[in-house]
Amino acid sequence: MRTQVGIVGAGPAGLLLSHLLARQGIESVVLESRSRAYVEKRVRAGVLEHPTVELLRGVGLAERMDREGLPHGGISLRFDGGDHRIDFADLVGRGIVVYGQQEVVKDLIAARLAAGGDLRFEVSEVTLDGITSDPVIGFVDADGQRRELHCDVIAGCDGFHGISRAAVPGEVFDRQYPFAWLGILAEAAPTHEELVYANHPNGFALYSMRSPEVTRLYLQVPPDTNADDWSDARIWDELQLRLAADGFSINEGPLLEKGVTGMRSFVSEPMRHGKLFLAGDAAHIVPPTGAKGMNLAIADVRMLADALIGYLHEKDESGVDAYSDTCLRRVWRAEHFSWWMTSMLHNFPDEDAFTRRLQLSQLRYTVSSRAAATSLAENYVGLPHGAAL
Ligand code: FAS
Ligand code: PHB
Repeated sequence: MRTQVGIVGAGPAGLLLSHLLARQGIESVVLESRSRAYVEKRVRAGVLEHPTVELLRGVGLAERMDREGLPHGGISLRFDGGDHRIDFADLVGRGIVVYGQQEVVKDLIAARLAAGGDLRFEVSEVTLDGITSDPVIGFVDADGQRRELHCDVIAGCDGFHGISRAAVPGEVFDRQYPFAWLGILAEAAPTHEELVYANHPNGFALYSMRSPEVTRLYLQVPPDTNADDWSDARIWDELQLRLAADGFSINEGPLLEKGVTGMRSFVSEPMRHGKLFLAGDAAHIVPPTGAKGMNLAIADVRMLADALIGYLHEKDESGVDAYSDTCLRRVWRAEHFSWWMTSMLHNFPDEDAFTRRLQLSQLRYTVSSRAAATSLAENYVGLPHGAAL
């Protein structure tokens, strides 16, 4: 087999890259270890930042998002028994759209298949060779047939647990947090139209949603938590307690999904080795407090698509040579913002009184200073793709 770009992974990064390349007449093959049904039902991110929304609209992927997505003009921070709204529209003149990652993935798969894209699910034994000379991806396809995909370049979009990152020699930065998130998806109508981030003495809680019928909620729990140890009643009681505010209550309902997500800040540098380019979670992970994970993956592949188009069409190497350094500036901005939001909103088990007072001072300043609130707002809604960071 031969193609121009071999893409490992059919998450948001791999699928969007394939779509962006196809729009410029560049062929790709996407290899995915899981089934189509699995990747389309995997519940993960929920917030599309403004540059992501604008990009999806610009490349013909926003029809269902614009119909079913929920535009939001702000969020609330809840602490000290009070509720403090951060008004994105007033502070930075733009907002976000709440639209589940699995919906973005469904839209991407549908678009690629409608365009005749080559997506191969349930592949196994993927290997990468010749990445500094003549790249070849070895794999066993869903029918058990061993195959070799010869490529001009390879995009490693296979997430944190993929194989691509190991093929890029470099430096790793890894910080793990002393807590995790227990997340639920509930068949319960949202009672509030915007997201609420709560810093409560018992721990962090997040109120989000997916549709007028489905609520998405998270609780800070110890890092080794087993979701089965939390009964539905215990989850609801703790959510009602941590998110409590005047005139605010949460509708309860049957759980559609329950799971624990670890929290870490991780970056692998560089994001390129020879003709192998990493994008998305294959290269970096952020704690989900800043809602950056999927958005950062999308920003990476926008940059990578532009670089590969120049390289494969005109043999212009300036884009591919600048790819890693340019992406990493945005990655570290998102790493800092996500670490800052996480540090400000969670209870740290070994937190002393001094640190707790610093945390409360940071929260109070963020909601009382227009300058501080604007800084949160511009990072949360997303700094423009291509901004000098
Ligand atoms: P992905 O991990 O989405 O996709 C990689 C794909 O590669 C997967 O489909 C995988 O099956 C495939 N793959 C792996 N190894 C392979 C191999 N050897 N061969 C072929 N295919 C292979 N972000 C937020 O912003 N908010 C959240 O609330 C949030 N919650 C999350 C919860 C969980 C449990 C996880 C794991 C992540 C969460 N994230 C969240 C982050 C998430 O949204 C990622 O940032 C996003 O999926 C990144 O997209 P990709 O880089 O495409 O990686
Ligand atoms: C979600 O809706 O899943 C969500 C929203 C905001 C976050 C993380 C997750 O910071």
